[in-house]
Amino acid sequence: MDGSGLPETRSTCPYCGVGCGVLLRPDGQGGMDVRGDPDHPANHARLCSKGSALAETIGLEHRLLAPRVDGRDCDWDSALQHVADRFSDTIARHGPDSVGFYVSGQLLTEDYYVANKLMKGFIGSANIDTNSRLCMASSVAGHKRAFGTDTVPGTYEDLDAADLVVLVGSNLAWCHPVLYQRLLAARKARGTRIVVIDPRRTATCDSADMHLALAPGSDVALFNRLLTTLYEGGALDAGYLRQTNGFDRAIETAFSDDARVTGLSPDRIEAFCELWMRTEKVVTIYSQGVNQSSSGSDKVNAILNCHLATGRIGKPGMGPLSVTGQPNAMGGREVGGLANMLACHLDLENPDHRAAVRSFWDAPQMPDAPGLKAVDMFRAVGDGRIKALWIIHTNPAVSMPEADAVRDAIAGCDFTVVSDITAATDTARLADVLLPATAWAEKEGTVTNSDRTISRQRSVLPAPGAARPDWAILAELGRRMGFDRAFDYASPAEIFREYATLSGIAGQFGRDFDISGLARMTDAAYAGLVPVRWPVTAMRAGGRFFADGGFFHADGKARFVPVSYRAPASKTGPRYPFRLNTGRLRDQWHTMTRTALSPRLAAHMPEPFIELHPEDAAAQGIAPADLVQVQSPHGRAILRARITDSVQPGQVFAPMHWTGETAPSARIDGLVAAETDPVSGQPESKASVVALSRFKAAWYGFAVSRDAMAPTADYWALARTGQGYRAEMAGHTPPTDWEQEARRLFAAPGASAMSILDAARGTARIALHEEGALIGALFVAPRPVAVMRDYLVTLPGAAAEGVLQGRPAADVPNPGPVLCSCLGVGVNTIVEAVETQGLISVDAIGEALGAGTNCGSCRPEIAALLQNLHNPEAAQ
Ligand SMILES: Nc1nc2c(c(=O)[nH]1)N[C@H]1C(S)=C(S)[C@@H](COP(=O)(O)OP(=O)(O)OC[C@H]3O[C@@H](n4cnc5c(=O)[nH]c(N)nc54)[C@H](O)[C@@H]3O)O[C@H]1N2
Ligand SMILES: Nc1nc2c(c(=O)[nH]1)N[C@H]1C(S)=C(S)[C@@H](COP(=O)(O)OP(=O)(O)OC[C@H]3O[C@@H](n4cnc5c(=O)[nH]c(N)nc54)[C@H](O)[C@@H]3O)O[C@H]1N2
Ligand code: SF4
Ligand SMILES: [Mo]
Repeated sequence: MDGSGLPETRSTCPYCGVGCGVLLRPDGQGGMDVRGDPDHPANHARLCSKGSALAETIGLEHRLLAPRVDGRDCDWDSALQHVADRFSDTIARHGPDSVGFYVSGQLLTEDYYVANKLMKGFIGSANIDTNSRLCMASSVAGHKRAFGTDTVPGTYEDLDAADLVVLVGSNLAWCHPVLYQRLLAARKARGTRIVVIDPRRTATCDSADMHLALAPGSDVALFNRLLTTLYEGGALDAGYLRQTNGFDRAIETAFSDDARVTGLSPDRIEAFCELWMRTEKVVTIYSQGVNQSSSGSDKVNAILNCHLATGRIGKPGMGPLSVTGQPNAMGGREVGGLANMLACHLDLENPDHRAAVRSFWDAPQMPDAPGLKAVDMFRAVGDGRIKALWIIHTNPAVSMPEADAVRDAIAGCDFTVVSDITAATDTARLADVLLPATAWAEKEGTVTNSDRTISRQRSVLPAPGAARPDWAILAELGRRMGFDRAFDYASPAEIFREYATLSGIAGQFGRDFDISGLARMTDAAYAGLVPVRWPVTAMRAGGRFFADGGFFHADGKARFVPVSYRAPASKTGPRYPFRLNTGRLRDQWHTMTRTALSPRLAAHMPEPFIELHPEDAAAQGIAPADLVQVQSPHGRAILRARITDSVQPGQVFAPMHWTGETAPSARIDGLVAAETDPVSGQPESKASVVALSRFKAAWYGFAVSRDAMAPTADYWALARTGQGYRAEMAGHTPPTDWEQEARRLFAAPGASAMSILDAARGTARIALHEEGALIGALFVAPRPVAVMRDYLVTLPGAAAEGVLQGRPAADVPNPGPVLCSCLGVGVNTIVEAVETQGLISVDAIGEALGAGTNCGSCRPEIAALLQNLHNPEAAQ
């Protein structure tokens, strides 16, 4: 309860693996108040920009509200019977391995458990894999090799206690913002040093003491050098080494590696190694710059080797910490969502584990070999080995490498089922059967975050239309395929109890994941479950692992893995001279099906782009705001140029978020090669090769509209605004009649038009009004259109006589691009306040304008802006 007297419900943010607690209070009219839960151990009331904007994403207008078979709405009974018949028939004719499930680290644990049980225990195939293969698989493989299980040794509290935090391939400021704010708070309190290891200068680097911009893929060589420094500097923990095996070979291999491949100067390397060696309390955080690599598992083990050698693991303020991406990436690993795992960290290939799970499930059959991993699974879909596919809570036609081939494979599959909350995704558009799932605020279950804390998600909104929870859809399919008893679940609590009981069996096998202490929870206790860190048994609750050894290999010892540098799998050359790095933006979530609904999130970066170094831009004749054509061996894209020295020469960076729905020429995974790590099967999403050239557009356009618009150009990108939509466009051949084109674009054949057309110059400005309100305005030029976008987006819906000027009358203030999305504060507003009020710190700006005071995610950018204003030469 808070001041207003209405009840608030505790739940968990559905985005990143920080796993922040939220307090939700629906207003009963489709709206909702969202604030950070002060009592949740992951965030202590903080939320980032995405969490703060959750209420803007719960509208129903884009939702899938009924099952759909072959494009027609139908009832659940016929849709599910159809799916059950097609799956059963395919299995009867072609065997269990002719079907597959492709699921997601965003499923709740209960959903995931049922999917895994149905495929592995009852269909009898291991062909269930998950988008966690694109995300955490290398960390899982690295943990298993070193520890014997997929265990995260430390906790978030270690960030509060560390003296040095090394961030390897992690843009924590944008991707785990609340954890980053926690780190900055610790730094303020105790002077924690921060080192960032990333080929790119990211927002995370803004508060780092050291940024090592190493060559892409060269992390193993750097950490091998660290290991040899530790050895030579006498920093090994001889006592702890007795808890391990294989140090001699690992150090020998490390000595044979050459750190020069990192491209870093010997001084920088030495400074980093010395700092690490001399600081006992060190936490190494790593993420996709490590995992998404053809040597991802080796990168993980290169890092773990250094922590094991010094015994800096599982103790306060010390240890490796792989931060998970998705809200339940960790839970998915626990339930065995990957094709090579069984539930509760048991191994599919271990006959005793298999027998135990089979008997617990009373399962008719159980596969004895791993199923197809994501990349291979979609190859099998493409060549017809998999004939029936069910995709749940993920958008592989966008997010898989070689995405155009994946899209074609799904389109060509005999039978594809997609469970989603919307039909407007690149994947859902290819489905034979669409099943409407309840969304985040409508469902019940649990998730596990990066530090093993299990939290509840609770429903506060009614299921819209016919939507059903994912676990219920899966269980009903199980029953219809003839497995009535095994899938006779009445509630998520019942599933959770079964799962917790099974974890007790895993505990008897000596596995780490044991939550048997929760197995007898009543429905009421499940309803009231407070965040709890596993393990939860009669003997043990939460805590860290491995401070005194106690590893999960048969001999109880950890293993050093000898690793050597391997270059990224795709090689640059004359044809494809640039290395393409990809990743995330602060205010968008993956394929944007939810975050793009929020105008304030869209305002941060409303258009897809490619970052390239000024030297490369000059050499290719690419100017700021030009469009760039990007070609790889697998596909083609058109993106806006952002010329910046935050990337190194020869390297380019593009965000992963845009799709066929928002910018069809910017589906970045269409360019990415499906090269994988040999151990983990994780694709190398960060090191493809491409060629660049200027996209020679004959015309460029910018449009704002009140209602949805339908751009159809060689290049277009659409985004939400507070007043409707905005779009960038460009093309080779201009339409013959711009006014007609504007009427088509805004679907307003009868609106009254104002226009300024200059055919000789190739410019056109058209505004359409209906009943005195602007419904759309289109600006066209032969060069990138120069108009004040942040002003124009405010106009639709109201009378806007002066709109064709493209900028406000001189006396109207223009806030500029939004920098703080929580409070909607623009760059110009901040610049003006800095200049007129003499503000010199981020805090002072916060006090004056509020900017940066809610979630804090924009504080690095405010700091960069300040530096730029006060010392323009230094900031360039
Ligand atoms: N805003 C936002 N937050 C998110 C998400 C989102 O979509 N949006 N998604 C969530 C998910 S699922 C995930 S997995 C996480 C990912 O979180 P992060 O891993 O932090 O994010 P990325 O941007 O994918 O990549 C991190 C960095 O790796 C660097 N990198 C590339 N190659 C190398 C290399 O060879 N070595 C090193 N050391 N670094 C390299 C890139 O330049 C990039 O800055 O974020 C989660 N949080
Ligand atoms: N180039 C490149 N590619 C990458 C990456 C990269 O760094 N670079 N990162 C990879 C990583 S780490 C990840 S995690 C993936 C993420 O990639 P995806 O998993 O493909 O991306 P999302 O947009 O999160 O897809 C989630 C889907 O689930 C739907 N959905 C939302 N709520 C529900 C629900 O409650 N039930 C159901 N059934 N559906 C729901 C959404 O509408 C959306 O369509 O991308 C990977 N791809
Ligand atoms: S850091 Fe942001 S996106 Fe991640 S869980 Fe917290 S509020 Fe959600
Ligand atoms: Mo991820």
